[in-house]
Amino acid sequence: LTQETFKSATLALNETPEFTDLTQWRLRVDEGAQTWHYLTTDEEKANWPQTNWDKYHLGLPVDAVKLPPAKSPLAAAHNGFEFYRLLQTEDGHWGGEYGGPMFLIPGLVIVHYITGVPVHEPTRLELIRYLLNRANTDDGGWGIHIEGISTVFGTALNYVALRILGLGPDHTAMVKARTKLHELGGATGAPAWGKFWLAALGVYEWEGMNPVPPELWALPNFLPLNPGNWWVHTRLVYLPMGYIYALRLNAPLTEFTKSLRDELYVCPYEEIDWNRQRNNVCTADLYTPHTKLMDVLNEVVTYYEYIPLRLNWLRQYALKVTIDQIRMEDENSFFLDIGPVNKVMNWLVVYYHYGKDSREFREHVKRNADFLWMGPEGMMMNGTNGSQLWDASFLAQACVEARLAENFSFRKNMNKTLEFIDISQIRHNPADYMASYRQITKGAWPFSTRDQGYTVSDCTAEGIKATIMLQQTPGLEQLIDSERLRDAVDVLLTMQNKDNGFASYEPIRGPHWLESLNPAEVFGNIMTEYSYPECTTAVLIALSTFRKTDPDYRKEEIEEVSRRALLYIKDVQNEDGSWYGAWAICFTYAAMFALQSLASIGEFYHNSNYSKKGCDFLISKQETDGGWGESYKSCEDHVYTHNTKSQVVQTAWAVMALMEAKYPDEEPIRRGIKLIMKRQQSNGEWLQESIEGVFNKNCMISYPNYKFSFSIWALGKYAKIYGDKTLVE
Ligand code: LAN
Repeated sequence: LTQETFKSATLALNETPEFTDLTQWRLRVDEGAQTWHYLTTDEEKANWPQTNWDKYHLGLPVDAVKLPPAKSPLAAAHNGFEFYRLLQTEDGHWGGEYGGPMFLIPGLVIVHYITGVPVHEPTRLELIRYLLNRANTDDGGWGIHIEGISTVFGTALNYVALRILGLGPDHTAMVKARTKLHELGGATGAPAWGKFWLAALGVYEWEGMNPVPPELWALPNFLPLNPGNWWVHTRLVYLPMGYIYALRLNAPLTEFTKSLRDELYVCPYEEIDWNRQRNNVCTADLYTPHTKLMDVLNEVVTYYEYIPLRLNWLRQYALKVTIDQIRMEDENSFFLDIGPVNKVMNWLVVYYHYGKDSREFREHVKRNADFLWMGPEGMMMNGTNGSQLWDASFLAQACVEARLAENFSFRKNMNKTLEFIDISQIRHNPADYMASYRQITKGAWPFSTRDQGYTVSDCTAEGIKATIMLQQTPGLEQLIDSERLRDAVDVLLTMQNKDNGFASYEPIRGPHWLESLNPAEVFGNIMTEYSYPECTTAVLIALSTFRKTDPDYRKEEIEEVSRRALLYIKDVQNEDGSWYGAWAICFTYAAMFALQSLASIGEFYHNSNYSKKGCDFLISKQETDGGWGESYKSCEDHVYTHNTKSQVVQTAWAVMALMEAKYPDEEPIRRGIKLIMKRQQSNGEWLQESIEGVFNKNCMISYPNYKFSFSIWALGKYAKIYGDKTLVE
């Protein structure tokens, strides 16, 4: 019945609907939480006028003025912030889309369909707009991320999403996408996460999916196969997935899903040999093929799944543990959960387990809005509930370095930024944090908001750095006392790995051989934590910044942790002098961090072979126009790959790296800085270029605020080292 009442799936529009009026959208912010609202009456609109940040994010003209042309780096930084401050929200942060991945909207829309919760009408229209705009122009399919080639994962799931949202099978975009999907072999070739969503919707059979046994959660903690030892994102996705899989829950068959069964495959649904599809993954999708070990385990567990002898009491117990873990995850994050994938899966579990009238269900529905972001191309789903703290702390440091923070005319903006950093610090450990396998959080900073509440090593580090730099700026408020900075340092000191580096959310728990059981096919390095040069550097610099303000606190430990962190940085330098960056593209990003690490102990170009090799690598990649431009292909292939055009953001990273390393020749640095200045618009802004970020090697993600924070930072650093001279006539 629920499915029958789901209106949009029965609309079957074969023409593109009329979209919403962009001037009616407003962004509401509340201690970092971002939600978009559509106003309909004139009265509402009059009471809540569109702000500059609304307009900017919607692609509407903002009330920015033409600024006097900047001739020197500090003048350019000033102009940049003169524009960028128009976008600072009233709670002190900078919003921004955090899109890129193309596998998020389908999960959300499928759960809307299964649970029968209609998608808010303006959102429905704008989701359609976004997906249509993001289809690849050549073949009408979708990739795993916005710049990627069409895959079954992207194409099958987004096709389904658009159909649920109301597009008919004869809409030209649907015909084109379906043709592409069939060319790729149809939806049977979807990777595991795609198979999961299709099966949950009832348009794919559970026998066609490799098992996701919830029993793993019942294993003793010391066994690597207990998900508590995995990377936190991975375990929290397999948690709800295990529940749905174990109970083989799928939506009842309707006319609509019957039709999807006809549309998605290249042969009649009834004729598909499901068991043979378990390991069928289209080559366009495949990034990490199964190992032999994974295949063998899948066979064994599949056999177990379908024998009558299966231990029912164990399954029941495992499901109880699963529900308990889901409850803790939901409650500890105010139903935001760690990320968008487990967020909507938990919502689905809550639907089946507690029902639609439960508080849990309602809370989940409410917090969906935090992941949706409205832009000129329509409504997207963000990779987290935003990048609030992360962006604010970079911007703060950039403004201090570029001497904007001390500028009286920006004082209000800077105090607001500090206030935001202040309220974003997590002040308590999660309830039951031991039972829910959580890292301590008291004193940590998260990536997005305090409510989401996950410690991230480098976010905590950037939080410390930004706080200290702002609070040392004359005239700014003092909001965060030394006790709270000590708490943050305490968190960091629990996080160093045996290989001396720092990972993302937790120290490495399970052994790296777990990677040979990576079931996801489309991502690399997802099973355990790993150390990263980026996270390690951020922690190292945060600790050294902290020591200058509070020299005696845990002095010996900090010294030892720092000494070891540097060993890690040196250890992971490649033969050619580069470092692989895991969280943004790619070697350029990592070089900025690694060279900063070396500089922090006085290792520079002239006295350190590590530093020299790192610089020489960067210099060898400079483009003829003076900039740097690296393609996301670097992340996939582990080989430096040039972009088609140099990029402002990567140019900023590269020149910052060279300046940190005291590269002896100013010329290449000056050319980079000039490129950043030349790309600046007359109102002070920089325009969006290629996608900046990455995760799990194969999925790209947008960091639109980087073009402001890192440009301003690089300009400021240049002026500090070489003087604020006239570079552009
Ligand atoms: C992020 C975003 C921020 C990023 C940095 C802080 C930049 C990094 O230095 C540490 C790792 C972290 C926190 C990170 C981890 C993985 C995330 C959460 C993401 C890249 C954003 C989206 C991604 C998440 C896993 C997406 C959902 C997909 C799954 C595979 C579950």
